[in-house]
Amino acid sequence: MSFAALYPRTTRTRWIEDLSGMWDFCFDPQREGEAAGWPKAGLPHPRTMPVPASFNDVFTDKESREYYGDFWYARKVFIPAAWKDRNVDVRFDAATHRATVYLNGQKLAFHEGGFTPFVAHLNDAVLWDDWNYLAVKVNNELSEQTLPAGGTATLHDGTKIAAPYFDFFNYSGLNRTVRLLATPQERIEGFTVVTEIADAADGSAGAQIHYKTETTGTHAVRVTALDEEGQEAGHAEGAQGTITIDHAHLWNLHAAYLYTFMVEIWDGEKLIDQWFDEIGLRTVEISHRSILLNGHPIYLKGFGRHEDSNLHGRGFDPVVMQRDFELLEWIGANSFRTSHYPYAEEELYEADRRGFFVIDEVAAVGMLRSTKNFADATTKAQGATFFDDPSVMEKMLPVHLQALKELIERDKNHASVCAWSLFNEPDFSSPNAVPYAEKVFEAARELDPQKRPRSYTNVTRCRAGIDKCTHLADFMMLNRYDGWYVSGGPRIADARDILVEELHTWEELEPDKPFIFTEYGCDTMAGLHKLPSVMWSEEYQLEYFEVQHEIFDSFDWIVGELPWNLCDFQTTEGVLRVDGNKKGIFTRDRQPKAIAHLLRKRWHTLPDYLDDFVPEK
Ligand code: GCB
Repeated sequence: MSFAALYPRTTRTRWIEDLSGMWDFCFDPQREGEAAGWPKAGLPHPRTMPVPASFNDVFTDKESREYYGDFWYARKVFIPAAWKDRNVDVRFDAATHRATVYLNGQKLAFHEGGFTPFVAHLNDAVLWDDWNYLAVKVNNELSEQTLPAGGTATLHDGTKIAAPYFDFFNYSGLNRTVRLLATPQERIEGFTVVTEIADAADGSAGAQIHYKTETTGTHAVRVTALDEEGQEAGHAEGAQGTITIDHAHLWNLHAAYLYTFMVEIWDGEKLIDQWFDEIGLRTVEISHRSILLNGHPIYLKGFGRHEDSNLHGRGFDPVVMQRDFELLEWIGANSFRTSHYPYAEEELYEADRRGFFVIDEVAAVGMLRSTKNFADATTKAQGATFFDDPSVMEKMLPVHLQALKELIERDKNHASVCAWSLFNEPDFSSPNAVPYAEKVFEAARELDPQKRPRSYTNVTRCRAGIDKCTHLADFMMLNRYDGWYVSGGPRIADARDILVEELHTWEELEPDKPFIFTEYGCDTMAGLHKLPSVMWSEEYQLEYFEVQHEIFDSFDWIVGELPWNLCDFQTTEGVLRVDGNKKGIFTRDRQPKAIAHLLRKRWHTLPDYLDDFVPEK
């Protein structure tokens, strides 16, 4: 367990200072910052840069936007003497892709992975009641030992640029909130809940919440569950225990109910530490061909998304987040996948509040030996594949396991997180992929106290019969572009046959698993109209989706459809991309294409629960 995984909360014993705002910023192409003493002496000729944000789209010149290598953020922070007998930490919700943290010139922490939080413990380097110089060296380079995976291209003049193996722009920087935290010496560092539901005699749901806390001391722990009115619903004493709630409000799709779990350490009458979280009570499991939420079979309607917006890049923006949730509700969605990396924690709290099912994805994307995986992904595997290289098992696996551990530790209590996606489109065509995948699947089972269903998205080049790892998945997720990358335009009728034939093969190969489509879609330029349709027109997008949906509706073991993508988004430049990927149902500025209205009609008709269950709101 790590303290970093606990979402920061101000309570009677904890204080937070949000460090969002303008920081000093500079590039370090020669990697000279440390040797030149920047962490203490200050950045040379810094410009100012907003945090949180990706630095890339703030600039007007290409060189800066594409910058690849080391870069620095720094600012002064005042740390009061009143905090002297406390733990003082700085928490980065994310630094993409790796960061080294210094205070007053002293190196305090290093973190690898651009989408999970980490802390640097500051006490040893603090100047109390004074201004302290906080400097962070960030690096955004990609390799086959990083997640996401990629490579580096070198231009004739020696400039290095990113060569991602994935289809989204390599937005970098302090993409999420940074906070200064003051917490007690003896403190809560971990909290886990697992819910069991049993029907009470009167037909209402009773819940048993098995919890476990981790603290740094030995004083008594008390956990209290408060309902939405703030009334106590149950409590227990001890570092671990069970809280029973007799008439529990369960968490359901579009009918969320959250209990506040107040965790406290007491020394007699004296409160030592206090932290809380808002948690929904629900169960999720796979049974034969169904995904069951609180025992009811559900149908997923939603999207693969990206954290991506104009100017902010991948920087967290609560306005964009709220607009996306409004769009999701308007269109009748009940779910999304955090393609292709863990999203900001605020997104999960909002999904908890609004009752959305989230398939939470680790940043294991680009596990195809290719520089354009999204395009090459459609052609059959040839030659040595990603997992045939022994260095992948040796060097990538530990990175993958660490990223997964941080993801599950951070997100394990969210009611909205109902499944884990352990890879996006890995090349599982070789038997050499199996031992690697086994390790990742086993780790997820072990790390997750709630034992949520696990899966990965299967890529077109590993169609039914080619993929060697399907036996590991608790349910199947398919990414298919038949009618776009395969048999597009006038050949769309063939695309239908190709997909239907494949689904019949799956039916035989995996007769006991539910399937969902986690990607399907076609690039569409908003405002391009053609009669008859041509690829890229809004009419073609309508026809494409009609074909897909007709197919989905003819297989009752397909229990979810998550088109690609909620919105248009930015990618690396290339001949297949027009200022980014245009498969959005909405534009990048969050306005509907014609297809959004068709989906809205369909999804408001399709039920969330396949057994006609209607949850109490
Ligand atoms: C995929 C990838 C996704 C791409 C998408 C596309 O298979 O998972 O990252 O953006 O295809 O549009 O090509």
